Amino acid sequence: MMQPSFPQFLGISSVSEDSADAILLPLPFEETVTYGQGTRGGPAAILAASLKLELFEEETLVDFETQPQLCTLPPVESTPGTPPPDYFAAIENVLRSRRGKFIVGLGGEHLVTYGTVLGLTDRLSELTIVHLDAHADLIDELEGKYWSHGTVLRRLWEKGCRLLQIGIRSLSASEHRLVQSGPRITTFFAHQLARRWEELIEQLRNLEGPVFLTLDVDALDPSIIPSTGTPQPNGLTWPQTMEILRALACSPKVEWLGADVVEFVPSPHPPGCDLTAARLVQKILAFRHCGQKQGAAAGS
Ligand SMILES: [Mn+2]
Repeated sequence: MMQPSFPQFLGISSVSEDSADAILLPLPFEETVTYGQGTRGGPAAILAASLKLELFEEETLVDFETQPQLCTLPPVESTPGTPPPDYFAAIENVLRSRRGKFIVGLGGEHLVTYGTVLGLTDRLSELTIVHLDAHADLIDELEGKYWSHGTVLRRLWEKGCRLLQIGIRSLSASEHRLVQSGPRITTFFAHQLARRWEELIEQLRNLEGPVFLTLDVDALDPSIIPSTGTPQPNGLTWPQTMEILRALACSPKVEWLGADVVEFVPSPHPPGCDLTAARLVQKILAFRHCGQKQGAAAGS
């Protein structure tokens, strides 16, 4: 097969989409950032850094040399000034025909999640979005904008999705009121995580039905990933993040449709960050594969 001109995740020669266990979709979209810029370059940096990762993943014993088989699609491109709904339509156009495959979107600003979720499923009232983020992203309008990285989870919640938010530590009073009293929202604030950790893991294990994971890299502590548009202190540790991924992947009643990693801003300072972001994507794929094998073994 002729290899495409953009890098494939982990440098593995792409298999055909039909035989792929998971599909990666680069989403270099950045139109509504309010602080640090550069998320447009996130997907390319993650793909480039992934070429430096080991194919063997020591925590799950997954060896990407054999399985899961991956296919990295061409980026969904946009020109500056592209209206968000046009970009969502472009993402949906790519994903609708690929439903049933495990999809990992590589952002891009957080707004891309809207197009990815709508592309993946029509069952929005059954869907749980596991939302790892420093910010609640539940503002009705941010700086007068209906479509914004700060409103994206609000827009998805309005569509009927259930939200399980983890690591939140920056939100407005009105968002806080919504979190406290709104239906279909459960929020584990960063300052509560130590005290409520067992409860969180229990909730992840008890999830049912279709689930999408959206991982804003600013959910992690800025000591782990400083290169993001709007960093906030007191984020998730790496082991906490891995435990969340494992709990989700091994949750017996979950139909895990896909994930995305968003808001990564490539920066040469420090250079390790691109690798860290690529590692997050690899971990999602590894845990998901490992969880599927366990599920198959339990069911046999
Ligand atoms: Mn966000």
